[in-house]
Amino acid sequence: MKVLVTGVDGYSGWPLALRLLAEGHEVVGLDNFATRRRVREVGSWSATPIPSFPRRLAAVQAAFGRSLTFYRGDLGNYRFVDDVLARERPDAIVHLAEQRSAPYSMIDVHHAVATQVENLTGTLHLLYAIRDRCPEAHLVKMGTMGEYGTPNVEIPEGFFEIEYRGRRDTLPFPRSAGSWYHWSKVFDSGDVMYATRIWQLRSTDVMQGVIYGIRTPEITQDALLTRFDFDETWGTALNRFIVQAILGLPITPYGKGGQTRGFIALEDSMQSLLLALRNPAKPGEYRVFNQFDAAYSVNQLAETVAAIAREFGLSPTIEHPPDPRVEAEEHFYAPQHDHLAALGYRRSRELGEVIREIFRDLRRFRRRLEAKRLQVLPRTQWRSAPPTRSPTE
Ligand code: USQ
Repeated sequence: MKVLVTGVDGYSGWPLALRLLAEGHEVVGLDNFATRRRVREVGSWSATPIPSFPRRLAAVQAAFGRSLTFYRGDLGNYRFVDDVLARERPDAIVHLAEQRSAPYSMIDVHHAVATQVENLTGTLHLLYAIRDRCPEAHLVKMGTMGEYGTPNVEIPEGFFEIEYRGRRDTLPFPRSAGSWYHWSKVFDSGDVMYATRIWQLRSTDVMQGVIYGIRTPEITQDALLTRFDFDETWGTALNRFIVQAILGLPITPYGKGGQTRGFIALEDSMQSLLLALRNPAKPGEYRVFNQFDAAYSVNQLAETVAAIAREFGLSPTIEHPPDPRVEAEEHFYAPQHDHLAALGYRRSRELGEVIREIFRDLRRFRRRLEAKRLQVLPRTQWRSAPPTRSPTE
């Protein structure tokens, strides 16, 4: 299968490309390196050193005896998108090339607008180019569990049956996102669903939970490592908690700490994406996969990280700063996640073992963590904003 991975330089795009190559697929990658620039914009870096892209490609060639075809460019440029799809005509496209940080989107008006304009424009450009250049291609679009928010009822996989004033229908489950970033994914979902219907495309919208971990079996040397972000803007809560424990900073579940999310290990996220690719949607089919293994509250994450940190001889503390976000700090959370299991998905990694693996890996990069210690503290506020500044292009 020939697979185009947009956002191939990113946290999950890179290990996905390696997995696809390992399984014998032809891989085409595309990236504009926005994540590298934007992590620099907030004064941080990945804990794992990330080589330049040419060096990454050379490492792939050395490890696999072949490499991927790479295009540097921006999904905001329609001619570029159209050219790549016309030339490559992939069998499938995994679309990961979006601004992925909720705090980044909340910095100010410019970051909110950049997030929504880029994410929506890139997806629309891809949809049109698929229609015109490779309408048979299967689009696997990275969405987020955060599209649903935290309603006080069970969350189905995309659609639900509803009876209202005596009539019944199957409709998209209402979305209630918690940042401009998460709303961009909601709007994307609507666009992918609509394009699939009018042009008979094939699409899978992945409602991805929080991914954790740095390792997949293909990452056999440092030159093949993927990113590990830990600063306030780009690091997820779990990454930040581990780094806080290592640096002797308090672990920071915000507010009451009952915020509960779905989680999946990087390795299992790769397994899920491969399953979706091997079992494509039919022409005209828009399907939704809720992609996570287990739900944990941030308090549970903090306690798990603290217990494992003690195994490593550290003395972690837990503090509860006021929540900088506007979100429920205690809530019901019960999303369904059966579609991938029906295709044969089985969880392969447990949270604790992956956290231990991360602690072991990060010991080697401790100096890189120390150098960005100040970037770990929360700054972005959902309610009030500092003066505005331009986002990095
Ligand atoms: N949180 C803390 N303490 C911290 C940092 C975060 O309690 O130091 C809390 C947040 O307030 C939130 C929860 O942890 O309630 C999750 O935040 P996060 O930063 O780990 O993740 P989030 O902003 O939801 O975004 C991440 C990825 C995003 C993906 C999403 C999946 O950055 O790309 O779409 O997870 S999901 O959470 O299911 O929406």
